[in-house]
Amino acid sequence: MEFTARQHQWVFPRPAVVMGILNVTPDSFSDGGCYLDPERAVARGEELVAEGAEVIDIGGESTRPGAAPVDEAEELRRVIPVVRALAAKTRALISVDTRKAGVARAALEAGAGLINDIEAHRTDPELWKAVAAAGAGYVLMHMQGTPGTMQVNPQYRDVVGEVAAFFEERMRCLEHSGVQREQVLLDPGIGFGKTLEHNLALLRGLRVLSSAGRPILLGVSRKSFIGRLFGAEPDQRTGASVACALWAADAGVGVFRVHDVAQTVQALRMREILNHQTKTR
Ligand code: HH2
Repeated sequence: MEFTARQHQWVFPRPAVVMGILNVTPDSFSDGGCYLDPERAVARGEELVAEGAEVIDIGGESTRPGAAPVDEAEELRRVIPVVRALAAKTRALISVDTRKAGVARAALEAGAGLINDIEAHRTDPELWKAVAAAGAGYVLMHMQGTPGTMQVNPQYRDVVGEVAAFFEERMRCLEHSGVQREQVLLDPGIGFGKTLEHNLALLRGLRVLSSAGRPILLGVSRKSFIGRLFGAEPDQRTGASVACALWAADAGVGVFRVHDVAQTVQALRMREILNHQTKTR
């Protein structure tokens, strides 16, 4: 199964891809306030690549439940200098976590190759056009509701079936807008309009989603459902986050969006060695 994002091409099955998280925000739930200074953000991006990240996901607007929306000018100011610098300095695929077509377009001009759209473009048809024109990659993520209200009372009859149906419907719309299947990664959106039980059901049902013919990207890293299970603060959730990554790799997930890059890469490579998927020398 092929995935293309501008000059980047992956053919699955292949060693798991790790996407390092770089939030240039004051309020992200785990790294908020750490990388608002562009120089520190670029240094952190280079560190993520040195730790084994093949993708860096740069976000200028927190999407944690109840986060304040950010206007376009401010999001551009936070994100674009970091995209431009990292695109020039590293060979990693640069991803931008945005819901705004204007930010996506500017990021693609500055050297980004992947647009990570947590809203699956429900509000702004221009975003898909920008992705299609650039031949960029696109993360199609499932969310029920909006970040402001999504955790109020999420409801599903069959969360795995409903997420799978959403992917099918959105893939058809994407193809109408000129985005090819090969450009798309699917993401069940752990924590986006889901209770603890919904998140666990999705993790248990990953095999169903990964049989839909597109690579799956999973973002579980340090999320609050792990805090609810173990009572741990975000920086104390690495063990469960890595366990979920290994579980998901067994279910066919190919791309992992994580804060703890070094630990996740090491765990995934160890699993691949044991499965004879990676040579030891
Ligand atoms: N999770 C977050 C943000 N963006 N994108 C995708 N595709 N999948 C995810 O699971 C996902 C995402 C939330 O995590 P984080 O960026 O660490 O926090 P915040 O939204 O507070 O910036």
